[in-house]
Amino acid sequence: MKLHHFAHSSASYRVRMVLALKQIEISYVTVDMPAQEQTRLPFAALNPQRMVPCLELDDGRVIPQSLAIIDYLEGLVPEPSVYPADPVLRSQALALALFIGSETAPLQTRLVRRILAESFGFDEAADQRWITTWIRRGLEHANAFLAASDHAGTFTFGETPGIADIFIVPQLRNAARFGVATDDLTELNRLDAVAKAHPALAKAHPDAWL
Ligand SMILES: N[C@@H](CCC(=O)N[C@@H](CS)C(=O)NCC(=O)O)C(=O)O
Repeated sequence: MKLHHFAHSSASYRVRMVLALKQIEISYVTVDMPAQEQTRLPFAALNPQRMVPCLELDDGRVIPQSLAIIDYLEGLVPEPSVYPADPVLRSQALALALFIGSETAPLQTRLVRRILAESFGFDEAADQRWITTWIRRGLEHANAFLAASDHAGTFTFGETPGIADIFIVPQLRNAARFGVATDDLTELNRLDAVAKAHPALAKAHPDAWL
């Protein structure tokens, strides 16, 4: 198996975390996003959506979309599971992942920001306001949801990193990168501290892939 990814891509970071947690050894192929490699052949033929991450199986079939790739990896190597055993907690953890994966991260892609700059006249200041607005909003919602739910454990829904953590951690890194204040988001700050100390999560961190 090969993971087509990019170090700074938060969706790639999610998949790298799951590979590290499940100790799955595969090959990694860097897609140079600043050079727009994702928009050109051969990558564009592999994933018509022109986005990383994309998992290429040994038989040539491909799985795009981080959540779909994680779901495949969960089936392949069920332990440690990224899902809580309790059905309600499992769905809540997934909902939290979607707060980030569906409502927050998509607004920050290079593609969206490029279109805002080229077609809507966004300059650097507007770009910064745009990105910080959406990061802050997504993290605030995640923090409030966690504060109100009866989750427990070192990580959001247990003693080991799970699907919610896997989506939140890269978004916290983006917050730091783009100067978004998160001091008041106590649930998330607690998670950030334990995530930084976790060896498998550290192995997947963008800095380890530059
Ligand atoms: N929903 C997708 C999002 C993937 C995504 O947004 N990938 C970004 C990098 S983090 C990308 O490839 N963007 C292409 C571009 O901006 O041109 C997933 O979870 O895999």
